[in-house]
Amino acid sequence: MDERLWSAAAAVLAGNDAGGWTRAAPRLYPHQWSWDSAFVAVGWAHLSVPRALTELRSLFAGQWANGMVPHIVFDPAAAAEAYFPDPARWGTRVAAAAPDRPTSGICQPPVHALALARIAAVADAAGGADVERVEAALAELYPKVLAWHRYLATERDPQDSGLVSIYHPWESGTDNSPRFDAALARVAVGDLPPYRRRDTGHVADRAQRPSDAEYDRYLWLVELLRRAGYDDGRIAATHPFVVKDVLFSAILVAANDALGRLAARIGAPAADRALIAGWRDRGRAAVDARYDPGLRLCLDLDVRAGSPVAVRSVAGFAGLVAGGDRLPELVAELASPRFLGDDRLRWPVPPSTSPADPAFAPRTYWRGPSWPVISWLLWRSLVAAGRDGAATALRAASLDQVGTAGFAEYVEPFTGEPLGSPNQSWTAAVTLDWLA
Ligand code: 9YW
Repeated sequence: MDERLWSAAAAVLAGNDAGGWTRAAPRLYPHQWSWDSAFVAVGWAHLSVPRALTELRSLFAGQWANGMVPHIVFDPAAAAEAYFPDPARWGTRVAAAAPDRPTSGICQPPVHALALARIAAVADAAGGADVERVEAALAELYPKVLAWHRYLATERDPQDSGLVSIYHPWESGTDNSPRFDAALARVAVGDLPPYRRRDTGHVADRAQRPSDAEYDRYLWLVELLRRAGYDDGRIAATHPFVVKDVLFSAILVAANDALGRLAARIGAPAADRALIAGWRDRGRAAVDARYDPGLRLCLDLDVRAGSPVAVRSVAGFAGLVAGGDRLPELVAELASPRFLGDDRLRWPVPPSTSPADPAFAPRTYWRGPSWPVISWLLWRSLVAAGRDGAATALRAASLDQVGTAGFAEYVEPFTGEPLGSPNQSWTAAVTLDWLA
């Protein structure tokens, strides 16, 4: 165990701890982000199981009445100019389902059940009072997570396809991935109220962030969602950006698998357990069906265009995350020169977009840099699939990367230069889980 790396990672979480919830990053992201907080809870589990459970409790305190877990739960004490779009811009008061506290009006991938299962495993291994704390937390959180998954399986999948619809690239968690270029390009920006970006003030080079043209479209989509009252029925019918996101859908499959095991543990009704298993199996088959034998990856479906999104990105490994029948092909593709086998890589960790994709840009956010949190997701999926050799190698390379680049938000895949925010919470959290 690398004690130095462990203490440094623990110090990042402690430094970003706002008391019951964790800032995603010290300055760039001074609020609680949904999927960040799930990864962060996994990290906290190794330092304090109660603190890990509190992280999830505080996030779910912002859950909407329709089950949606918003992608940001705002810190009311933070200065209004700390982050944009701010609560006023989201204007979630127009939504019947929104809670009193300020949140955004969209969601992010449902990593939360995976986090709960990981916290429970850590507590079980330690034994003692933490096990009782987990039992108590499950009694409280299980119904909330179930409502969250139900929202995704119904409101976000009116077609019963097993695939989740997203209405904004931000919902994917991989904001400016080239996966969304074509769908976003078709969005015609209307009478967008003026705004000032805040994110670009925190990085040395604006080119590392999404472009202004992309940002206008992001804000216009927010405007349309607000004008639709954040009503899923209206949005599904009218919104110009609707994508069946394979990675989001695959994470839901893995999360349903975890939730099913938690449901069994707490003796949840058989009907719940059958429902969760049904969502899992339907989702897994649907993700498998998105496999493209030409690219050897799973592809998103652009619903408005009615066509698959032929981009080589990490999202293509959705079938690995969901644990379906395409595992052998996807594990082979991951090792190929288009991903980990590209010998220009500083470390064999997955670049967010393949260097073989025409849109690859090694310094630009989700268009090329590697994101340790994504490496963790694929590592965990390899472990779950029993691919121990590949999993061990990915963990070792990832630890090498964080040991050198630090807890950066994202990393230039060829040079290893840390980019984006330093001391990013989820990077520190997954490091703790790798080291534990
Ligand atoms: C933003 C907080 C978030 C992550 C997203 C990532 C980025 C920018 O940072 O989003 O302003 O929300 O793309 O996945 O949750 O770390």
